[in-house]
Amino acid sequence: MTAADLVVVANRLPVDLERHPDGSTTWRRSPGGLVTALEPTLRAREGAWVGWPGVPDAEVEPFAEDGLSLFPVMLTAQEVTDYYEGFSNGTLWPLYHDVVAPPQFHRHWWRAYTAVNQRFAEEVAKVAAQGATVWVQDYQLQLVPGKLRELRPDLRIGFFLHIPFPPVELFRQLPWRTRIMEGLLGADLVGFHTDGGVRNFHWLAQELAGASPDRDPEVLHHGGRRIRLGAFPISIDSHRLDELARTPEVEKRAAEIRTELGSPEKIVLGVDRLDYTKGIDVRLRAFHELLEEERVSVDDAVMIQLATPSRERVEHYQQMRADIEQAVGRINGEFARVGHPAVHYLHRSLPREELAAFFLAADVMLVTPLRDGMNLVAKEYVACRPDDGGCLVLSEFAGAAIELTSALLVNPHDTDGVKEALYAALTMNAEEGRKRMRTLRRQVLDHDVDRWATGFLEALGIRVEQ
Ligand code: ADQ
Repeated sequence: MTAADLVVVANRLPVDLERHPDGSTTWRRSPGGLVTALEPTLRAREGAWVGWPGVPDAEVEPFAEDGLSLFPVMLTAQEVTDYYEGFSNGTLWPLYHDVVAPPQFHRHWWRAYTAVNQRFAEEVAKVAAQGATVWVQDYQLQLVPGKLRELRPDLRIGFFLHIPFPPVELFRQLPWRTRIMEGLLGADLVGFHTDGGVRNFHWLAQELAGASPDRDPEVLHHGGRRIRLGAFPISIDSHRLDELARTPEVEKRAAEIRTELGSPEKIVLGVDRLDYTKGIDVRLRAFHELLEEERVSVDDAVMIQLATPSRERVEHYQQMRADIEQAVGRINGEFARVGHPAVHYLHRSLPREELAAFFLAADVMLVTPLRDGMNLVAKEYVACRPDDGGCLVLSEFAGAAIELTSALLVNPHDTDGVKEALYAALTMNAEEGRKRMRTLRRQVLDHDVDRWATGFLEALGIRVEQ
């Protein structure tokens, strides 16, 4: 395979390797938004993608697929435990999400993180053409820009963080804070979802790594180089979802879902990766209290929580799953009637079409994370409402709240506030609901994921053909 002019580096490849019981292996496309966002640009430029194929100890040769070269990076089972489940998801994830769970600091996790970041950097150094552009993704790979610059000073390097960049005092807890800052400062452009991330980074880079400010608040100087910072709020393929939600199949399925639920007056929906940052407990509590106070009854309102299994080997996740399932059990124990649960809880991932039908059926969408970089679910719900129906209740602590100001914004730490917003959404007058949804839809349809990817790449200095 020839050297590539545009290389995306992410923890995961856009395809997952699957091992079957007979020992054979196949590839399965992973349906993530990042893949959808970047694929057209990458294919058009015969780009490359460097990432882990998703199973430990898999020594897989690089391969090309439809104009896109894929370069698998091997991780041992121990590295999956220490670098991925450990440092990435047991240290960085909670630390960057306002320590809503206590982060754990272990030196052997950090050692694995540096070793794996070094391996990723070396793989990129091999596949990138002279003067190529490299786009590094997310918190698992924060040391890659710095390590890559040492190996290949000719490259143009961008980094995008998909989760919040934490407030100054929280980041300073990290024993390896300076190393992380120096790793990120190896990039030419460091992107965040929000201006808050830019500001936190701008301050910490000076404080911890001795970077110098510029007159432009989105520029820093470090090691004789100029580093640009910027907010690039990610989005979704909104037009595709809008079209999907208009198909007769999805409309029919949405109507069926309502009938299957016993034709309640109102359907309340939550859709998340099962993660403690998503505030699933917050919305269950609000719904529970409305039932207790007899302001809603199971005849008028049914709640559905769809939760994709996630990080099941990480300790905090096991505890949280048990807590949520207990809360669902308690609500149903108190309020369900035979054949009419108050809360329907599905711990599984659903196909796109089915998810679109749930969005179209839901009168109220509850998105209540304690902290979230962006939250794509909120945007997906809006894109799936070509009928201008439905009402979005959205946490102020999701990046999406900056753009989706016509949602009912809530502080997820304030149970009464969430409860009142849920009640307001359930009783909202149809005209006001439609007005809010129309405003939300203009925002989401105008700012799709293609615009996000193009905006980032152009800020990095490469021209993207439309
Ligand atoms: P996530 O934390 O994974 O992403 P989010 O942005 O909400 O959070 O994306 C979740 C995706 O999973 C959505 O596309 C959603 O439709 C899908 N999903 C969830 N439950 C599902 C189910 N039961 N069945 C099928 N699909 C389901 C991280 C950051 C976010 C940031 C994104 C992108 O934490 O803040 O928005 O990256 O940058």
